[in-house]
Amino acid sequence: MSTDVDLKDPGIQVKKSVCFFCHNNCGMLVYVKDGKVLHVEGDDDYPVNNGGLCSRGNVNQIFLDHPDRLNYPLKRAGKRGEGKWERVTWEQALDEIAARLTQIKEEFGAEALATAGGTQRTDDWARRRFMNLYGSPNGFHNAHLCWIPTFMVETAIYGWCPFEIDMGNSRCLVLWGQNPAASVLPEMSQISNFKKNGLKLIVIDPRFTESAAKADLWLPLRPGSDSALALAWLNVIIWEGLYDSAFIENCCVGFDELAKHVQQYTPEWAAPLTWLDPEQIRLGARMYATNKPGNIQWGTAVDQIGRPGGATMHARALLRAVTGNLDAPGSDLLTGPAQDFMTDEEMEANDWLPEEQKAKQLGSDKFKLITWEGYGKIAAITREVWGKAPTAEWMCEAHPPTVFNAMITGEPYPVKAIITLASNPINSYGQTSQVIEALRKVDFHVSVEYWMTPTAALADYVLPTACTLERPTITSTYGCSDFLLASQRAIPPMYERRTDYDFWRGLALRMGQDEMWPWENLEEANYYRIYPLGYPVSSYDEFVENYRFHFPEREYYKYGRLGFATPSRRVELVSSTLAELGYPSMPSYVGPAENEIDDPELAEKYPLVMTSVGGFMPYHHSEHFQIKELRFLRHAPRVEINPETAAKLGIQQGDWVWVETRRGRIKQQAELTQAIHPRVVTTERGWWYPERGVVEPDLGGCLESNPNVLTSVADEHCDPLSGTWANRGLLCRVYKVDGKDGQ
Ligand SMILES: Nc1nc2c(c(=O)[nH]1)N[C@H]1C(S)=C(S)[C@@H](COP(=O)(O)OP(=O)(O)OC[C@H]3O[C@@H](n4cnc5c(=O)[nH]c(N)nc54)[C@H](O)[C@@H]3O)O[C@H]1N2
Ligand SMILES: Nc1nc2c(c(=O)[nH]1)N[C@H]1C(S)=C(S)[C@@H](COP(=O)(O)OP(=O)(O)OC[C@H]3O[C@@H](n4cnc5c(=O)[nH]c(N)nc54)[C@H](O)[C@@H]3O)O[C@H]1N2
Ligand code: SF4
Ligand SMILES: [Mo]
Repeated sequence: MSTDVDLKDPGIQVKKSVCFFCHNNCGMLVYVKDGKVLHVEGDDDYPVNNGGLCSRGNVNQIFLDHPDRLNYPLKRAGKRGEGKWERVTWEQALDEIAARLTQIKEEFGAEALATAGGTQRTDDWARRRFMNLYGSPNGFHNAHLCWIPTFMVETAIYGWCPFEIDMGNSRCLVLWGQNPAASVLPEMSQISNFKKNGLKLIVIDPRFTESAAKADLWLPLRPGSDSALALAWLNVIIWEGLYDSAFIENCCVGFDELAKHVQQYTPEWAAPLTWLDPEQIRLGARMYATNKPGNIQWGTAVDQIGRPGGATMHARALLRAVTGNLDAPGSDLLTGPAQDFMTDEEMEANDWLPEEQKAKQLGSDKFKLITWEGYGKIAAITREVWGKAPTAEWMCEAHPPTVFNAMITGEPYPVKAIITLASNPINSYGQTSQVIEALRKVDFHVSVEYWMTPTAALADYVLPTACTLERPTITSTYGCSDFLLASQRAIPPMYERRTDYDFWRGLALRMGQDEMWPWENLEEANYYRIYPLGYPVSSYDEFVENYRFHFPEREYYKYGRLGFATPSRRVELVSSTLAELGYPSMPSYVGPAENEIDDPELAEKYPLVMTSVGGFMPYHHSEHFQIKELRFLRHAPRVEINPETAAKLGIQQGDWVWVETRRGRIKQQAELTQAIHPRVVTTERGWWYPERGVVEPDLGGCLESNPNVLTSVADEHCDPLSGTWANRGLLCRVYKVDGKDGQ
C-alpha cells in the first residue's frame, strides 16, 4: 500500500477475498477503488487466520501485478523450450487447442490426453468434468504425495478420513511427520494456545523442528521407518491393555485377530529399524493412549515415503480405532461429506465417463486403491451410508509416473497430449529426469499458469490465469469438507488473464460439451453449488457479502446413527475392502524404499539417509522464487547436516555440497545443525532460479538444486496400494562441491 492511500475514502469498496498461496486459505480484506487494488490486509472475522497473514500472504498485492506475471496467451514460436513466443488471442488459442485435442482423440482415443495438477489450488471439479466429457481417465495430481492415499486407506477402514480434528477439546496431539510451525501456521498458533491448557504434544519427525521444540515427547525416527513405529505402538496399546474395550466391542470387527497379528511387533523389535529406544516407543504409545481424547494430525511425510506408505497409513489409522479416538469430542472427527451444498464430486460428471474408458486408466492394474477399482468400491459404500461420495478428482487418478512413462515410450498405449494446470511437475513430481523427458517428448502440451515456470517453458501454449484477487473462491479440503468458506472476486482479471474455470469451459464449448456447462462464469457455478443451503440470496456475491461461511452443526458419534461406511458398517480392524482389492487386511512391516538392512551394499556407497521438507518459509513448493521481497529472506537452498557428519566429510557451514542418490545429484548449501541425526540429511524442496531465464537446456536451473532429481518412482519403490512414490528415506551420499561458491 502506498502511504498516500486514504482507507476511509468513501469511493473505496472492501471486498472479501482469500489468500491461496497455501491451502490454509486465510481470509483477506481487499480495498478497491476504480477497479484497482489499493490495499490488502488479513480479515479479523475470518475463522482460519483471525486477521493474520504470513510473509507470503503479505505479498498478495505485489504478486497481483508483478512484472514477471503472465498476462497474455502465448503460442510457441520457436523450438520447444527456446523461449520464443507469439502473443495470440484467447479465441485463437482455444480454437487451436480444441482442434488439436479433437484430432488426437480421433487418432489415438481420448485416453491419449492427460492432465497434471498439483496441490489443491483451484476449481479442479471443472478439470474432471472436462476430462470425463472428453472421455479420458488420465487426469492426475501429485496429491499422491499429499493426503490422498491417507484419505483412501482411512476411508477403507472406517468409512471416512478424520481430517477435521477437535483440538480444542483434546488432551494429546500427535504430529506424525508434520511441522505446522513452518507449514500450517494458523494450526501452530492454535497448538501453542492449547498447550497452555495442558495439551500433550508428541512429534514424530527425524528433525528437531520448530514444532518439536514445543513437544512433550520428540521421536526422531529413521526416515521411512514409520510403519515399524506405528506397529509397535499398536503392540504396546493392545498388549498393555490401553485400548478402549467398549469402543472395540460395540464398533469394531477383528480385534482378536489384530491383537495376535501385532504381538510380534514389540518395541524391542522396532528399535533397530526406527533407531529409537524401546522405552521412548513405549512412552509415546502410552502417552497417546492414556491422554484421551487425543488426535493424530495428518502430516505429509507418510504419503511421501513410497513403498511402506500404505502399510504405515493403515497401522496409524488402527491406532485411532483401538483407542476409540474417532468421532468423539476432542478426537478425530468423521464428518462425512457435505450434506447441504453441492460437493465437488457432484460437479464432476463422473457418470459420463464410459466404463471402457475407466478401465484404461493408467496404473490401475498395479495400484488399485486410488484408481477406479478401489475408488468405485469405496464410493459405492460411502454413497449408501453418507449419501455422497468422495471427490473423484484426487481420490481416483491415473498413476503419474506411469503416464509420464507412456508419454516417453508409448507403452502400454501412447499419451500424446498433456495439460499442466496449477502445477509445476518438473519441480514437484518424482524423479525429474522422467518428467522432463516426457515433457520434451510429448506431441502437445498446454500450460495454464501465473508464471513462466520450467514446465510452462516446455509448452506449446501458455495461458495466463487469474489469481484469487481476480476470481471467486470456495474453500474446502480437496472437496471433502462438510463446511464451506466463500470469497469473492475483488477486481476483474487484469490484462487478459482468465480463471481456470473459464479455460476449461472455453475448451468444452468448442468440443461439443455446451449443454454440460450452463454456468457462464464461476460466480454462476458457485451460486448453483450453494443454492441448496437455502440462504435468502440471489447471487453468490450476495452470499459472500452477507454470510460467507457455512458450518453445519457439529454432531459427534455420527456412527451411532449411520454406522461406519464400510461393508460391515463397523470399523474394520481386519479390512475386507483392502482384502477384496488383493491387499493385506492388516498392516505388516514394510521397510523404507531403500535401506541399510535390506541393501547393505547400496548403503556402503550411499551411507546417509536423505529426506526432504516442503514446509519451510517463505516459499510454497516451487512458488514465489521470483518475488524479491521473499527471496531476500532465503536466497539459497539449504541441506541440513549434523556437524559431526560434516566434520568427517570436510564440510563447513555454508559450503555448497552435492547430495547424490542412485538417480542423480543436486547442490545445496550446508546448514550445520544438531537438529538432525548424524546419519540423516534434509534437503529443501522446490528450488529453482527464475532470474536466470527459463529456456533450454537450463530451464531456470530446475535440475540444479531440486531434490526430486534424487527421488524414485520405480514401481518397486512405490506403495502397492496407492502408487505414491519415494521422496523420503532414500540412501544418499554428500560431498563438497569443488570451486568457489559451488559454481
Ligand atoms: N521432493 C519433494 N517433492 C514434493 C514434496 C516434498 O516435500 N518433497 N511435496 C509434495 C507436495 S505435499 C505437494 S502438494 C506437491 C505440490 O506440487 P505443485 O502443486 O505442482 O507445486 P508447485 O511446484 O508450486 O506448482 C504449482 C504451480 O501452480 C501455479 N498455480 C498456483 N495457483 C494456481 C491456480 O490457481 N491456477 C493455476 N492455473 N496455476 C496456479 C503456480 O504458479 C506454480 O507454478 O509437491 C510435492 N512434491
Ligand atoms: N512454507 C510452506 N508451507 C506449506 C507448504 C510449502 O511448500 N511451504 N506446502 C503446503 C502443503 S501442500 C503441504 S502438504 C503441507 C506440508 O507440510 P507438512 O505436513 O508439515 O510437511 P513437510 O514440511 O513437508 O514435512 C513435515 C516433516 O516431516 C519430516 N519428515 C521427513 N521425513 C520423514 C519421515 O520419513 N517420517 C516422518 N515421520 N517425518 C519425516 C520433516 O523433517 C518435516 O519436518 O504444507 C503446506 N504448507
Ligand atoms: S500463504 Fe500465509 S497468509 Fe496465505 S493462506 Fe498460507 S498461511 Fe495464510
Ligand atoms: Mo501438499
